[in-house]
Amino acid sequence: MKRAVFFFAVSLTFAGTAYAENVAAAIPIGTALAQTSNVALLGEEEVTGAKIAEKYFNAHGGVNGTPIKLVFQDTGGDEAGAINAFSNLINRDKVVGIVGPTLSQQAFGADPVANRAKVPVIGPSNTAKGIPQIGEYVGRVSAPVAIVAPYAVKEALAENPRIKSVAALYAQNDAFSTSESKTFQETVHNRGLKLVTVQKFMTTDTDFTTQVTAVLGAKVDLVIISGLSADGGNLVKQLRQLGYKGVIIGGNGLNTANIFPVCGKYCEGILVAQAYSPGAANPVNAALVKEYRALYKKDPPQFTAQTFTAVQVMVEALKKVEAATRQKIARMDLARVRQELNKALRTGSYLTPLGRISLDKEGEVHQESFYVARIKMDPNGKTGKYVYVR
Ligand code: 1QQ
Repeated sequence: MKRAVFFFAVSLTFAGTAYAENVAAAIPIGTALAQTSNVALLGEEEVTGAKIAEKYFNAHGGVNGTPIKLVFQDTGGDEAGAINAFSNLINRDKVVGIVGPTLSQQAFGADPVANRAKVPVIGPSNTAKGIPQIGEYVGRVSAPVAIVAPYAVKEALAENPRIKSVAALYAQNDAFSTSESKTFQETVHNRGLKLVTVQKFMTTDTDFTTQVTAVLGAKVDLVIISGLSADGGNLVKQLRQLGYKGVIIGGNGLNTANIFPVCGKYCEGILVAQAYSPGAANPVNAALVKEYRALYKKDPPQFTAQTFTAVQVMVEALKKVEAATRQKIARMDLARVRQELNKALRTGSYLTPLGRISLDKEGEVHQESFYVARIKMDPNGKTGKYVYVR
């Protein structure tokens, strides 16, 4: 009996010391992003942003001299994968906070898990309505669809004042797509345009004949698509192949060069609103652009910049925790670190690649500038880029 107690006490102390030593060596921040499945078309750019941020902030002293260590967990493309990734990060990897997941659809499943465990979450790309309201430990750096999406409509109308009739299409099995389409449809209405048809599809669909036939029959001047990358890209391609000649607005799910192999030359001209511009003039954005260009010979995309930003706010908030408590993170109890981190995330502002941003008490992001880009494909019809038009 005595011996058992003794061993128990020793192993507890040992575990405690090992944990503190681990954290003293590097503070673990979890990233739960889609590294596999079709959603990796979006998640891949996020992983890149996280890795660049880890390197950058560690080169700049980490958290008051202690480096951070990102612990990557692949969520795949669905809610179950995200829940699993979150649970591993929280219970096994003992992270102080989580950057992720990729989709709003996944966030509605996984964020409550973190919220119950009192682990702060920063969504890098969750743009659906209602994300910060999931719970007090949930925030985001990705501006919501209600703010971003209308910029694309505004630009389309500025360029084509004769647009009168519109078709809206959305993936009905995806929370972001449904939420974004609602904003688009309201914007169309508010602008005095006629919404002639609303068509639904699934993110798993590959054949869009039914929807395209309805759009062509409706004779619209503008098509607005809210879906993810593979479905959205295929929908664009089939619209063009079957003869649609009008303007196309793509939502946030089409905001990646990973759709170029899907729609090829038919990606040409798609307008997409942006919560990031590589041209944003501040030192941290300049550093991101420089590093990204060195790696990929082009400018960083929005999802890369947003995920870099999510890691940045975690790092800056961890510094604030040490300042406020006058203790090193490694000396503090993990539950306390998570709680203090959540508070710190919601105070002050951050100068980031997205410009100056802040998170309010509810965890909602406030950002100053938004943009619109148009896809310009190269003559080979395979490669291309997003050209900023506004
Ligand atoms: C969301 C989105 C996705 C398109 C981002 C990857 O905005 O799910 O909220």
